[in-house]
Amino acid sequence: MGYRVAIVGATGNVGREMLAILEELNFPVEKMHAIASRKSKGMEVAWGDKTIYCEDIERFDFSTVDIVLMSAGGDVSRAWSEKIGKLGPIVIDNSSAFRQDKDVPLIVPEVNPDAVKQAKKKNIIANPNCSTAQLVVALKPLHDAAKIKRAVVSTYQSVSGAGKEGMDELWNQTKAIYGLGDATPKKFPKQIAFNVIPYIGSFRDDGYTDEEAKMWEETHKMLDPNIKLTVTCVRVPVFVGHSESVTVEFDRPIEPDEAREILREAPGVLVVDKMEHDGYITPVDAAGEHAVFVSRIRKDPTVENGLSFWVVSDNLRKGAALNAVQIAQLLDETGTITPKSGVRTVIV
Ligand code: 2RA
Repeated sequence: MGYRVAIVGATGNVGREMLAILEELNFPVEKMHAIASRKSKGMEVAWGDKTIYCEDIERFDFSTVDIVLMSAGGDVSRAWSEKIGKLGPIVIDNSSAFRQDKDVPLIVPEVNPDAVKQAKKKNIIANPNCSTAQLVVALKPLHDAAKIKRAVVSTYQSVSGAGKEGMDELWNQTKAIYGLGDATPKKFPKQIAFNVIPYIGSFRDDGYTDEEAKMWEETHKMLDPNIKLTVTCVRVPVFVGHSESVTVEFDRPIEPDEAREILREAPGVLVVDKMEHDGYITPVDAAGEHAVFVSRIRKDPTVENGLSFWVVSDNLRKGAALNAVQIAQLLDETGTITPKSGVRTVIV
């Protein structure tokens, strides 16, 4: 027995990971519903050792469930999340639609778990953008030890951040470049195979992209509005795993060894940092893992109190599905919600 859960967008990259992680973490689920748009109605997804069929979002009675995990893009969230919240369940929304709404908490459980107290305002909790989630998990323990004044971040974001179509485009273009088909860019604005693209999302008037702005806006909301952050987001030909080069200026000196110690104790972080080839993490190593990996911690001698490091995580897991499931765990652990069935038993 446990919670009644619905996953909207269950057939997507993140939706499938949500199903897998709920099971891996033994989240107490009494009944699981896979919800999709009319076009995916009837499609199958795996839930444990069972197959469940997608139900039509237009016909589903959301008042019968406790938790709704939304991962079907901003348009679906804008059309549905507030309506669903008013029917009673808590919506954990993976889109950017509500992240800056003052009545919607934006949560990374390792960073600002207390924000869960705001969950009932609209019955919506926002899940951050993938590149912000892994960044703040690494920044938070350092910021607690020595205030971060400014950070410079460059991202190396995998194609799975752009959904299944992004992954298909990298795969098909890679084959096409060797003469096996059409290499014309469709999902990405330029060729992604054997290339990198310094553009994710859409251009803003100030020359940044909205993906870049999300990183400072979300860091300000969850961690500290006083941190100055400048960001360049880049798409790279990697299937899963976002990487980030991060340079931070603190308000006091902090040695690489002290930073390593702090990060080793920090929830959700794994430090892999030795000057040898097993001593740093790449996205291929991080794919399928739950941790935020930190490597290559070193002094930045060009500024006062500067450190540079490398942060890698599975963007579909900590960047999306895992964080959403951890928010569901936080709702349960804090008693913010209790199952409609009134019974909460973890099946192990
Ligand atoms: C991307 N950050 O990687 C986006 C997904 N949320 O495209």
